[in-house]
Amino acid sequence: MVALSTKPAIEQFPYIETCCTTSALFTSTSNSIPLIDLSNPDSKNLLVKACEEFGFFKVINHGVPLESISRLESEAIRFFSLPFSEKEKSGPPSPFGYGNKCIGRNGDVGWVEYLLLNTNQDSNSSLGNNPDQFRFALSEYISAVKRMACEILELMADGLKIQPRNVLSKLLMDEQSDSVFRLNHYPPRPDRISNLIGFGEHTDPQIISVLRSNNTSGLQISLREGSWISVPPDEDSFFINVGDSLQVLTNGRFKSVKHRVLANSLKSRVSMIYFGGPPLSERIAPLPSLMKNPEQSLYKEFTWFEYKRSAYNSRLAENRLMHFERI
Ligand code: GA4
Repeated sequence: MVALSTKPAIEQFPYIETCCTTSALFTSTSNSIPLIDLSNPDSKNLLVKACEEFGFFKVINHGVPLESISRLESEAIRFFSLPFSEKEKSGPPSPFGYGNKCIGRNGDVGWVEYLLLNTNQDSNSSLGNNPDQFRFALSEYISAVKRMACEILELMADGLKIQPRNVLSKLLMDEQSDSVFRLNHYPPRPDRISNLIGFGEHTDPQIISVLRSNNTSGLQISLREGSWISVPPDEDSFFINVGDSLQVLTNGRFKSVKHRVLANSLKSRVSMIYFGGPPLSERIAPLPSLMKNPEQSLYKEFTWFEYKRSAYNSRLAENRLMHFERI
C-alpha cells in the first residue's frame, strides 16, 4: 500500500467542473486518436497529419524492448511502495528529485507523487534501497526511448520534406541536450472524491514527449475546440506529445497538445515520460525551410534557456507560448 504524505489537505486539490458537459468530458473517442505503426512506409505522412490535427498520437511497432519497459516499471513500483520517510530522502524536487502533490514551484498541486530526473547527469539523489539496479533500468529504458523519439523526429522531417532529416533529432542527440525524465504515481483516489485532478492541464515546453503508462486510465487530451477526450490506456504502446518548442520550430504547423491526468480511478496509475529538449543555448525559431522568409515567423527570437526559465516561473495551466508570439 502506497501512502501519500498528509499535506496539503484533500479539500485543497483541484477538481474538474462537471456541471456543464459531462458527456463531452468523458466521451470515449479511442477511434479518433491517431495510431501510427512505425513499420508502415506511409508513417511519415501520417505523423505529420497527426501533429497538425492533434499534436498527439499513439505509436506501435516502436522497437523498445518490452523487458526494459517492465524492468523500469517494476523499479518504479518498488520505489513508490517505500515508506514516505524513505522516498522523502530523494526530494524535494529542485527541480530534480522526489515530489509529492506539489508540482513546480508556483503553487500547483495534484493527486500524484513523482520522481523527476535529468537524463544527462547521474543524479546524486538517493533512489530507494537498490539504486544501482534502478539506475541501470533507467538508463536502459531512456536510451531506447530516446532512439525511438529520434526516429519519430526524422520521420517528421521526411514528412515535412525538410533537409537534413536529422534537423530535429540532432537537438536530442546533442551531448548538451536538456532532456528530462519523469516517473509519476497516481494513487487510487479516495473513495468519497470523484473527478480529482492528478496532474492539471498543461502543454509540455520541450520538443517531444514520449509517454508510457500501465493499464490504468486517466490521461485526457484537449481538442482544438476545447473539449477533453479520454485516452484509453495501452501498456504496450507509446503516446507522443508535440511540445511547445516543436510548435515553434514548425512555425505553428504542429500543435503542442494540452493534456491532463484525472486521478479518477480506483487503481494506481504509473506513467513514465521522456521529455526530449534541446541544449540550453539552442535558438528556438521556425526552421528556415518551413518559411518563405524570416518575416513569416509567428514567434519572437528566444533560446531554450529563456523559454525554460519563463516556463518554470509560470503556473501549470498558463499559455506559455503567448509571451513569445509576434503581435
Ligand atoms: C510540464 C512538463 C514536465 O513534466 C516538466 C514540468 C515542470 C515540473 O513539473 O517541474 C513544470 C511544467 C512541466 C511546466 C510549467 C512549470 C514547470 C511545472 C510547472 C508549473 C518537468 C517540465 O519541463 O515542464
